[in-house]
Amino acid sequence: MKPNNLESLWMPFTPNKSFKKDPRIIVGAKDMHFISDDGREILDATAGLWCVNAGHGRKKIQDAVYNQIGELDYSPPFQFGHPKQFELANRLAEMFPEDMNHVFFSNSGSEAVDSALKIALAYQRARGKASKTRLIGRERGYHGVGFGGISVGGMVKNRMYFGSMLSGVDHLRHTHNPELNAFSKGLPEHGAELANDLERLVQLHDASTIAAVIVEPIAGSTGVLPPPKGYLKKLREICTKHDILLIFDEVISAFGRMGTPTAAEFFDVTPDIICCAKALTNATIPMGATVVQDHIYNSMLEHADAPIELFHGYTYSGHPVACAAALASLDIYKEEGLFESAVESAKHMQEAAHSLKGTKNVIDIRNMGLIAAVEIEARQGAVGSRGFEAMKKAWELGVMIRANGDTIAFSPPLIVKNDQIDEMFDVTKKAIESLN
Ligand code: PXG
Repeated sequence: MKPNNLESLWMPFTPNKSFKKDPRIIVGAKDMHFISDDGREILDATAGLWCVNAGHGRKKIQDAVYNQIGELDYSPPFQFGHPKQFELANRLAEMFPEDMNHVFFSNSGSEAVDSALKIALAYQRARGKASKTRLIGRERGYHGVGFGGISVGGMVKNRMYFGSMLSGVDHLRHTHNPELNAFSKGLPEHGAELANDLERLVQLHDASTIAAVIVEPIAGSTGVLPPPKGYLKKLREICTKHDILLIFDEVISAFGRMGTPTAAEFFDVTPDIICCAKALTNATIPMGATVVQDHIYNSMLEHADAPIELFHGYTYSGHPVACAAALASLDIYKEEGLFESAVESAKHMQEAAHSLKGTKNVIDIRNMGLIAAVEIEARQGAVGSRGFEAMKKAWELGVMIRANGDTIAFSPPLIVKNDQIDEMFDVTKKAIESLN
């Protein structure tokens, strides 16, 4: 099973040199576990990368994919349609907030974001507001790795190596405030007023130049930052007041992570556009989707200056095999009541996560829905080194955790059992305690 040469592959978001000296190779997966090349079962505390919400190796998805390849392996998405992409769009329209009834397919979260940003700009132009071209993101935001996504994103390393990116972008302040909010259980109390930062940007740029604001309802990659109570509602109000579109990047939060189909529903805040991907297909086949409110789609169709209303799309938009995987995944979520079980497991996970308070070097614990984070203090001059070592130690001890810098993130499949949650945090505690 061991590959004999690791040299040719350039691994993404990975320190290639150190990985290849001491590789972690995964050769199989079933339900809550990965199998490593030395035959160990590794508990998956991260649903892969926040995406395998129904657990690994699901037969129903396997069959759907297999059958789809036999029936229709591919059909061109431009000028032709196939039944499953319409069916999936309808299913998503049913699941997503009222008035969000139109779906544009892509192949990843990054593409779902780029599609959302392009739709926002084209929509403003189509309805005669062509001066609305500015895009507003937020510090510490993660919106994938396309040039659009890194431009509105707010993670320094993802931006600093890549030139000047898109012009006409600005950023809201992030909402992280450990002085006031450390060790909050669930949503932090302090910081709703940070949504007013959008008013500052409106004063600086004028609303007539701003097309859209994009935020993650809960920031994941930057180290799990749940929004302060009331923040998202306030942001929605300010966007509405200034005729600015609000985009929720729900690439990690959609499909049950909050116990609801979308975080928008959880927070009772309806954005104009939602980006999703990952758990849409249980990560079996890559797929992204950008779901828009009726007013956007209708306006584009009504005001288009060419028969093709949106000059955008991918060879694999609405790929039949991805659609089959998505439909099977949505069936599993529903039939097994996985969003509901996430609500129950989230209660146990909150307590298990916060039981690590007082562990050596732990400076904050955050949680919301079936997401938790344990932040350890960074070593002087070596930010991220403790997080990285904790991840490696946990792997040795049989649990896959994710280190975002020095924050350890937990986002298990929604099928997780309470004793597995306990194991995740017991092992993490041991891993943290083993570090100097
Ligand atoms: N938006 C958000 C909010 C994401 O979390 C993307 C867009 C991009 O999706 P694609 O499919 O293009 O990767 C993401 C991806 C982590 C981690 O460690 C998170 C992601 C990717 C890799 C690592 O938290 N999220």
